[in-house]
Formats: sequence, C-alpha cells, structure tokens
Amino acid sequence: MTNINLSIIKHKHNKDGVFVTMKKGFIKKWVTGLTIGALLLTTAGCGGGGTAPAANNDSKGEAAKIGVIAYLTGGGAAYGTAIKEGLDLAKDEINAQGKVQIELIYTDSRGEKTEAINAANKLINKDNVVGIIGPTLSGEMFAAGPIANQAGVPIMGTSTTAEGIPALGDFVFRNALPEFLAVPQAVEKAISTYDLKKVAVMYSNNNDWAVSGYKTIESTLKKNGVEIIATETFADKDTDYSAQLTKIASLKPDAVMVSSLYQEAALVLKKAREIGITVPFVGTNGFNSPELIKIAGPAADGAIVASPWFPGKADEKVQKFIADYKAKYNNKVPDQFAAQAYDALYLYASALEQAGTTTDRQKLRDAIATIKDFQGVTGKFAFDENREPVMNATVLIIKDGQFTELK
Ligand code: 1QQ
Repeated sequence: MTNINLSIIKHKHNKDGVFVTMKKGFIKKWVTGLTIGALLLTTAGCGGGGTAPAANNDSKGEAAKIGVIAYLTGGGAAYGTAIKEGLDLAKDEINAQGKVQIELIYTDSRGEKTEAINAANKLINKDNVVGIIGPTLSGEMFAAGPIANQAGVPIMGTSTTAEGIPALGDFVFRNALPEFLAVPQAVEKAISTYDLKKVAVMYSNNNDWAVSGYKTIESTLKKNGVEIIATETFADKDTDYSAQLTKIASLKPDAVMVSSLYQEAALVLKKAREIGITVPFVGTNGFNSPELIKIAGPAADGAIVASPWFPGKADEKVQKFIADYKAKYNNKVPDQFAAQAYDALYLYASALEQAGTTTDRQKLRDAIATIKDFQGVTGKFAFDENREPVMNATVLIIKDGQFTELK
C-alpha cells in the first residue's frame, strides 16, 4: 500500500470568466497496489512456436510519433528553444529506458496563429502523429487546439497559461501553470511584502494570453482592495514605451504589473528604470524566461513572477534534470519552459505505456486524462476533472540577475 497526498485546488469563475476564488484542500488517499496490464496471451494459433506479440500493444514496437508545434524563430524564440531542448532530453532518456519509443516531429509556428493551424493540419494529416505537444502561445492554442480536438488528436500545451485552454475540448490539455493559479500568488505576495496600496498595470492588448493575464491581475488587485491608478496598453513587438511609462511615473505607483512576453517586458523594464521608476514590477508567465534578464540586464532586478519551476529546489529529481541538461546543452541551466516540456513528454510516455499503444489517439487521450499522481521536475502533478493542471507554484524575484525565491 502506498500513502499519497493529493492537493486539490478548486476554482470558480465570475460572470466575466475570470478566476475569483481558490480553495485548497488536503486529502490523503490510500491506494492499493495496482495490477497493471495482465498479459493477454492468446493460445490459438501459437502452435507454430513463433515469438509472442508484444503484450497489450498494437504497434509492433514502432516509435510513437509526437508532433511538436513551437515558437522556434522570431521574437519569442527563447521560449521555443527551451521547449525543444527539454523535449529532446526527455526523448533521449525515455527511448534509452526502452518502455516506449518516441519520435518527435518539429514544426516552427513562429508565434503566429496561422502557422500554428498549418502545423497542426500537417502533423495530423500528413505525419499521422498520435499526439501533439504545443503550441507555445495560448493564442496559437486557441487557433490550433480546436483543429486537433476535432480530429480526435490529443494536444498538450506546455506553456499555455491563459484562461480557457482545456475548455477548447476533451482532447486539449496543458501542463503549464494557469495564470489563474500563478498570478494571484505573485500579486498577493507582492502586496504583502511591499504593502502595496496603488499600482499601475500594463499589458499587450493584441496577445490573447497577455490579456487573460491582465484580467487576472485586475481581479486579484480588486479582491485585495488595491487601487489601480493607471492601465496602459501596447502591442506585441512594440519597442517604444516612453509615453505609457512617463504617465505612470507621474502617478507614483507603489508597483507596476505587466502582462507581456519577455521581449516587450524587458524593454518596459529598461525604459522604466531609465526614467526613474524604481518600484517593484510583477509579471505574468512571459517573465519566466531568463531571456528577460539577458535583454533588460540590471533593470530586471526586483521583478516578481510565480512559477512551478525553481532550479534551487533541493529535490533529487530536479537536480538530476539540471545536471543532465547542463551536460547536454553546454552548461546551460534549464528554465521553466524547458522543465515543463520535459515533464510533458514524460506525461505522454507514461500515458502511451499505460494505453499500450503508439498509434491509437483515443486510447492515448483517455490515458492522459486519468493521470493523477505524476511526479515531474516541476513537482507533483495531476489533471483535475476539467483537465486543468493541479500543481504548486513558487513566487520568484529577480535579484542580481538571478531568479530567487521571494520568501
Ligand atoms: C501563453 C504564455 C506565454 C508566456 C508562453 C511563452 O504563457 O501564451 O500562454
């Protein structure tokens, strides 16, 4: 008998579809030993003394083809590059372990919805993949997810954190920490640490995920009685933020909260520090790339973000992953995007193994949906009844160019 703890997180949505409350329960569940996959050996026709077929496996030892849609080139390429590195490392390990074989077929969606749609169609109809990992951006998932769902192909975002992703359909999953879980933790931690009373908010208004993150920031601030003294918008790929930041500087907020990808966030931070805004910044998932620090330099210091990934964790599995990743990638430390992609491929591998197939999309989907007590490098993981991830976050602050835990 195994004693496992499951952390159940419940969420509700208000009339605007915005997450408003979260309740954490802690239950203990006794799990009896499972008898996994009784061997189905047919005696009929075995008289010839041939080798028995692989038990409970319809694929005769072929590799499972998993398609990947990632933001590999363009302004957000650091996200997709990290995702690819995490996936490649996991694939090597899984194939060496030998329980299932995986082939990854990559497509580059460049952060564009139309490219993500084209990639999904190619992977589903031409490459005949059993499942898809990606796309990188929630906006791309809103475009490509329904296509995979319609075709009955499981699709799992590893970095898609906007509200409403699994609601796209039964075949749509994510193992990314949704903003409705991450943002309240980061924002509330900042409120209590810095005694915030009035803040300014900025977000990219042509990016579905950034808008969703902004809405969660806004509802969290309202819930905590913090006044929003300015709300400024911009667009992905903008390079000049002086108008918005000059206005914000004149209002003297206690903090600035920004929902955008790393490129835009880094330029916002640089400009803000340049014109004398020294207050803390709180970000959404876009802040989780070390590329933010690379571009912004010392201006990134003091930025706060929640993440399920923290390389400083003493956990043995985490430290082994970091060591193996550094060995494979020239001493590079894995970021959150690499870690979530790494976990996602292990989720697929364990579901493929459990389903006993490398080709049956429906069986694979059903096996993924039942994952309850997965232990990844981003911590304990389960899907809830809405296929939303159940996982924990750490609130991080950038100090001296490093993500450190904000305690
Ligand atoms: C989303 C995100 C981005 C930050 C992924 C790179 O969280 O689009 O959902």
